[in-house]
Amino acid sequence: MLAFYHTPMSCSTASHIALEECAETYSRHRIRLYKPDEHAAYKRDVNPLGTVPALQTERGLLTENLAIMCYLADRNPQLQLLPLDNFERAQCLSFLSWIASSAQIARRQSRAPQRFTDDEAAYPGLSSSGAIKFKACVARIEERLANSSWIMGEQYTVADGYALVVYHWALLDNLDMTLYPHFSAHLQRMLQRPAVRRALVEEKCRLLELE
Ligand SMILES: N[C@@H](CCC(=O)N[C@@H](CS)C(=O)NCC(=O)O)C(=O)O
Repeated sequence: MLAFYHTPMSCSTASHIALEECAETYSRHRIRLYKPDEHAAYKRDVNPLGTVPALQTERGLLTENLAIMCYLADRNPQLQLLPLDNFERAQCLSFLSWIASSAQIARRQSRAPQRFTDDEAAYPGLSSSGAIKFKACVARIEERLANSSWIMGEQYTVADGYALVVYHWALLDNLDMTLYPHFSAHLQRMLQRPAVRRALVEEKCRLLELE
């Protein structure tokens, strides 16, 4: 059976949504990253990288949202959580990779500049340039959703769960989400999906209050 390691309302929510969409049987393990002892035990016993999400499979441990979501989509091909068409699949992977390597890193730079430099004097500048970059990522998702229901057009994919994580981060950063009506409408569509609701209810996520 699959074992899922996650932290509520972190980036691992994207993989949590994918797991619920697949209706896989799995055990869920909540890791409180902010508790040093718990984090150390997780690193020692499960994932030496210390990051969430992680998925223990029959064949070993998988880390990284992108890999976990693609693995789950491929295990359940009938759900078409990734496009079948070669080019569209590559486009979807491109979006997933961009969230992991650009949006998430920009936000980290804005929230935790100390992870990018030892020079305390540089923290404010790094933080504000991270915030500007993150806001540009939110705007890019808004633009992408202007003419379609889902990130990949009319097909719901694992990319939509990852976009929801970005929406949540934007709210936590107090961005005015009325400026992003298409992204906000996407959230409402997400909240209509039973699998998304199950994941968010389990994580006690405040996005549910926005319905
Ligand atoms: N690129 C990784 C990022 C994983 C990651 O950094 N997760 C954060 C939570 S959102 C984490 O585990 N932070 C704790 C740490 O870096 O030690 C992915 O997409 O899964």
